[in-house]
This record gives sequence, C-alpha cells and structure tokens, in this order.
Amino acid sequence: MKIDVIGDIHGCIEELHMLFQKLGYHYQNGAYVHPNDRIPVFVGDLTDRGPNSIAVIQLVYRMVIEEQKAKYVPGNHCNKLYRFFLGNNVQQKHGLETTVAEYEVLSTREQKIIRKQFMTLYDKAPLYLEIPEVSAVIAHAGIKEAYIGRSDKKVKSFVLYGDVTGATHPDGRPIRRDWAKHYKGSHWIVYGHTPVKEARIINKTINIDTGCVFGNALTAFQLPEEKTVAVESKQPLVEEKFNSFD
Ligand SMILES: [Mn+2]
Repeated sequence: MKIDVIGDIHGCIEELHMLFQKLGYHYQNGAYVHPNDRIPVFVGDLTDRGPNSIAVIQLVYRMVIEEQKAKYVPGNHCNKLYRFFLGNNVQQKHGLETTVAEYEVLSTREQKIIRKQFMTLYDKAPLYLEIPEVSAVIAHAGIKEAYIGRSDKKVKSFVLYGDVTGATHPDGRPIRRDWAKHYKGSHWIVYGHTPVKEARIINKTINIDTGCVFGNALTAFQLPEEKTVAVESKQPLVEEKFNSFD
C-alpha cells in the first residue's frame, strides 16, 4: 500500500485540486483516483476559515464514504462542526463562522444532505489511523507512543488538540508541549494541526500542516517514499499564525 497523507485543508478546495493533480491523481466520478492505486489520507480540519469548506466536505465524503478510495481522521475543527450539526450550542468563531455562513445560504434540502454527509464521515472515522503496511500512524494533532492502540478520553483529546497544558500565551494561543521531541518510536507519526512554514520532521514524526489557509502551502507526505509534495497557497499570508518551537 502506498499513501499520500494530506495536511489541514480548511476549505482551500482550489489548492486541494492542485495538490491531487501534482500527486498524479485523475479526477473521475467526482473523486480523485491514482493510476497506481495510491490511497489519500486526510489528516483532518477539512473546513473553517477558508473559502470553500462545503466543497471540501463533498469531495472528501465522495472519496472516503462513497468510493472508499481514501481515508480520513478528524481534527478539532471537524469535532466542533460535528457538534454544531448535532445542535449543540458551540461558539461560532475561530473559523467555524465561515463554514456556517456557507451552510446557511444552502437550500433546506442541500443543508440536509451536507449535514448528513459530514456527520456520516465523522461517525465512521477512527480517532486516528494505524497503517502497518507503511509503518505509520496518522493522527490530527499527533499521538504519544504510549497512546497508540488506546481510544480513551485522554487519547481523544490529545489527537484532536495536541499536548496542551491548558494555559495560554498572552495572545490567547494555547501553550503546547513538544511531544514530538520525546518520540522514540520506529513508525512514522504523521500529523497536522499546528501551522508551520515547512513540513517539520523530528524523530520519526512529521507535521504537514503548512498553513494553507494562512497563505503558505498545502502539503502531502508520501509513504513509503518519505517524500513531501506541496502546492503554494492562494490565500493571503497571515505571518503571525506560524509557530516556531525552536
Ligand atoms: Mn487542528
């Protein structure tokens, strides 16, 4: 099995189309397929902040659920959108407001379809994916070695939000521990969640959230090749969104 893990899309459908083309996929029947049967794996955070969140949901649903030619793990933004669709009282900020705005201009019939598609996608998704064929674990915000195989509350929070302390920086960003620095495992941990200017490899972990929605790039990580492929973002650059640990 050969896989292409795709970083946080956040509604950037145009860049997603460009990335699939660059990776050698062909568009047929409303889905991307690879001539050598490579499997795309979406690392979560499909929606929010970017221009076309609904279109991203439709494409990912088509590929993962209907065609069953791709895989998906949820991100924290997916979790929040799911809770919105459940009817929970979630705050419409940090990007959710853009997805809700797109959703609200749809007809009642279209809304019903999109809500059902997204909820099905989320309900069927594993918290994280273990892919032994390429010796990899895919989790939105990463995963500690000791958590692999577990799916309790602590693990759920880690894979969605990362290794947060609960405290925040003066500007409101959460203070995160750098779990990747302490990772000693032998399989790849492929994740996104925290925007970085370049895919960041530490030990056998790789962060492929290169902040497409903040104007940088949309990145894929190919296994077993261990190669990154990226396309430039078409969104305006928001420099302060890019974190540095070093
Ligand atoms: Mn995220």
